[in-house]
Amino acid sequence: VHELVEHVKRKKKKGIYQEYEEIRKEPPSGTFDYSKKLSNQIKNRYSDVLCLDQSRVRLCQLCDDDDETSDYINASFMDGYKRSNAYIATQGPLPKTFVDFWRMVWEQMVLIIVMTTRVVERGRVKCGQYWPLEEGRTEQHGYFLVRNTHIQVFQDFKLSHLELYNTQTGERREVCHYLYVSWPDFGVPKSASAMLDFREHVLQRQEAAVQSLDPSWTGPPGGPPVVVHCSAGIGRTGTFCTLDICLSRLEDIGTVDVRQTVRRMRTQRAFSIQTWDQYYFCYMAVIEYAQRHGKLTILPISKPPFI
Ligand code: PTR
Ligand code: PTR
Repeated sequence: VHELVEHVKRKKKKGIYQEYEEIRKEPPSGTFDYSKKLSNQIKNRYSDVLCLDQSRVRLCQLCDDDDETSDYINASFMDGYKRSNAYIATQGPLPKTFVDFWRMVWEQMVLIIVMTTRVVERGRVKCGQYWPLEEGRTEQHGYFLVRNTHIQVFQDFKLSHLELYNTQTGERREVCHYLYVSWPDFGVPKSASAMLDFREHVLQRQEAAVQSLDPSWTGPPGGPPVVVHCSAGIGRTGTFCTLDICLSRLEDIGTVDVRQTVRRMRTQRAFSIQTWDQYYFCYMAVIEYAQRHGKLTILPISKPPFI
């Protein structure tokens, strides 16, 4: 098995590189009109990372508000494996958009937030501190009170149990906040195993949370979308979601199609997966997963499009 993997790494690296370059050359499949509106520009963390109109998450229009741009947040719905809108991919919230972010979480009934960046990396701010960092602390964002009730620390990530209190309706909800801390500032993790463990944890948590969903939930059986964000919401976010989709498919039917997964994702969140090594990492992580679960034999590795 080891030999096989080495073979794949050596021989196919170039092919995977070319495959990624081709994907990158494809023009975005839609317009970015809402992201570009003058009054929305300040809500984008990066002026070159905009969200497609067709898949953007719209905030509910506030009733006392007739500003038509007030429904904008730099966030996109993305499909998962056999699940539409399994994720919301978004940028790291800006102080100006903290309230919008929490509104989105509330309105979409989000149970899990996955954060794959740290707040500051190499001295640069990558994301605002939009949730209370310490146990027992409560912060107010618009008409929401966000309380950090309990923190669990794991080797590669931190799980904060948050309570969201809507002061307008008097309702309370629990939201799990995962902070993945082991992604290196540049590039990709050396080994995928920490990432695989992390995904497993998130998956189980989402399943458990869906089990205990309010009976008023009328959405899809997979539950509300999982919010995934990094700094821009395209590089690491795209990598995490691609991996999740590929592994779900592998578990289900025993095949993987990284290329199509990323192409499709890009029609919903433009520019998903930012660097070729993030793309390559998806392949390597799938192999690591397959080895771990003894599933390598069912991968059609000799045939394109898988490697
Ligand atoms: N966009 C940066 C530049 O143009 O200098 C380069 C860059 C790209 C920096 C990705 C960081 C990046 O990833 P992350 O925020 O995930 O570390
Ligand atoms: N203009 C930014 C830059 O290149 O620095 C855009 C950018 C930033 C793109 C971060 C990707 C980034 O990485 P991630 O999506 O993983 O946060």
